Amino acid sequence: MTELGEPGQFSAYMVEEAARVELALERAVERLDSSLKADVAAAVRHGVMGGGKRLRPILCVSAYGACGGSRTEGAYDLGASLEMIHAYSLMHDDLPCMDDAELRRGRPTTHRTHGEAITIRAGAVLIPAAALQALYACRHLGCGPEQTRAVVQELMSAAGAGGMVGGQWLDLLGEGRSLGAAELDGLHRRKTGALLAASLTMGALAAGAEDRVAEALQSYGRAVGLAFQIADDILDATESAATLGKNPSDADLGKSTYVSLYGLDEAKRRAAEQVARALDELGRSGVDAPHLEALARYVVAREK
Ligand code: GRG
Repeated sequence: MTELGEPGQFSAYMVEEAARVELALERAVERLDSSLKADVAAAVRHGVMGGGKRLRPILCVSAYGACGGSRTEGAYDLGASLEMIHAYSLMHDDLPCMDDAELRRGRPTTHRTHGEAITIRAGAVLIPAAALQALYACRHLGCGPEQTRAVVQELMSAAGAGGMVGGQWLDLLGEGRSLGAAELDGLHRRKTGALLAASLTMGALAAGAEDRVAEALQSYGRAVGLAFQIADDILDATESAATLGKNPSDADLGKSTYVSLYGLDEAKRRAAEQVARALDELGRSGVDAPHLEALARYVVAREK
């Protein structure tokens, strides 16, 4: 594993970690393949193996490592369960009945290449598969029954009505309306923040961290989640579809964003404020985690 300290070392860390996540996802998709018809399996592959920053698994493994876990294959398998939920959410988010997107991660969206009906099935298959993936990873990491229950519950709660699905619902209801600060925060805490925060909590729980540490890392995750979303809105408003590899933009969809609410400068200030909050929480956790420190800075410095 690359240590931090020199310029470029964090980028090397991200590249190495993403490569190990990629291997874990390949293992997960291979396990699924045999139970799926070829057309659905191909759509799953398109959605899951289609690149992306792999931020959620990297956060999960980094938290696991920071809490004393060793970065074995099982740790990346656990991270892969989060990415499977994330992948399904993007496949469904891009559908004509939601954002009707044509481009994602620089490629045509899954329904554009595999059709709408197959994409709905492929996305749906990934939800229980992700829960089973987390169970499988916990077994390989030697987690006890109570730890395993807590990890899987964390993943499914973050993905559910009180988390990502609920946030997406609010997002769809908000199209074409100007949302206030409380509505926008509430929407994004669920839609994006819940899964990002769960990435940290799952890593901490699987490593057997004390409650106090797991709670501080979850608060770090919440602040990182909000910083990530504000940065996402800033990128959406300032970068082209070609650079971001996705369209349509939030403005095309009539969505309220942190930039439409506060303007660019104030949005940047708020993103930086959340990073500072995340670093405070990290300090409070008491774990020595240079990677998590660098990841908090990365979510707002990233270019896509
Ligand atoms: C039926 C209401 C209903 C919901 C189904 C579709 C869905 C569930 C949820 C969508 C949630 C969603 C689209 C969240 C977006 C989160 C987000 C900011 C994605 C971009 O994440 P990155 O930048 O993407 O990490 P990469 O490509 O790097 O993986």
